[in-house]
Amino acid sequence: MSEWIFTHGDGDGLCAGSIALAAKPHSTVFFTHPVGLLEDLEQVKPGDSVIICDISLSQSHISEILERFREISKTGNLIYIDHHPLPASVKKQSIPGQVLHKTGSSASELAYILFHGELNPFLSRNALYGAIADYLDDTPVVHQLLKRWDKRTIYLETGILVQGIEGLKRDHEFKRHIVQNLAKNFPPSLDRRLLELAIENTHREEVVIRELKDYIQIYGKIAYVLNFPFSLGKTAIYARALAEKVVGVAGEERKGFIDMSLRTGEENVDLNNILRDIAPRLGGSGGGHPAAAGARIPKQNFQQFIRKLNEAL
Ligand SMILES: [Mn+2]
Repeated sequence: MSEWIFTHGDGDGLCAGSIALAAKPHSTVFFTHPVGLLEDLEQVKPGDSVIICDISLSQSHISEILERFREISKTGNLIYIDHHPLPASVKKQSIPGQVLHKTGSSASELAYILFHGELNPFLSRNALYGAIADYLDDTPVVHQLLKRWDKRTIYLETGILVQGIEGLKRDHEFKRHIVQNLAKNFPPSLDRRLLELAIENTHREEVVIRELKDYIQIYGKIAYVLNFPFSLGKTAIYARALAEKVVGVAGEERKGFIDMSLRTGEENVDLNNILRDIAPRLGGSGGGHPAAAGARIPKQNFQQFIRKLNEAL
């Protein structure tokens, strides 16, 4: 019987994974993402225990994923911890296994709520790092946990983690090492390599902030940037902010598609809802959180996508 932790490779995913690993120290940590989850779960054998953190349930594979969850929880144990909006057709109660799902809280906070009874109380800071990493630090639980720490140190450590893993994408070995250190209650700043990467990436970001202006294109309420060689999420944030628009979009061309990140600063805009509606109609897919989302659209439909997005705003 094996124990597995399937988690996301971003800051929240690493922290949620570290909390799960601290509670289940014999687990194998495996990084996945919504589209890869179904295939990655093939490694799970009957009787294995599985914890899944911070992986949104993808609309396109939803029935197979739920079927796989059912199989796993029949012979073993399945815990699903997530905070992405569920596909419209899925009710929380209909997901097999033990489910902790809540939008508005990070996966790290939810993992901490589930496991904190078995953990060193110091690991509450891992929940804070993850929450801040996902911009979900304005919750009652986070406010409560922050009182046990000096928030200035917590935000510095989160910055080191988030900036350090920027651009690491598929360096799963290093990310696994980070998760293990976090689970052992080592803060991010203790890891020299992570610290140096964080400084390097932050300097790079400073250069981008100064240069991005010349690459921004405007359509209505949208500021967009294509094929700018930097983090899509950050590029979307700065494009929106520098152009003072409602939504920032940063995209890169890959295999005939534009993969993009979208960000808004407006609380009454729900990018997840808008993208789930318009992306499939243009032959693509999209979704995420209300203020931070992603989409993949066939290249030839990109301009039409920008028009439809602007209409929806
Ligand atoms: Mn998350």
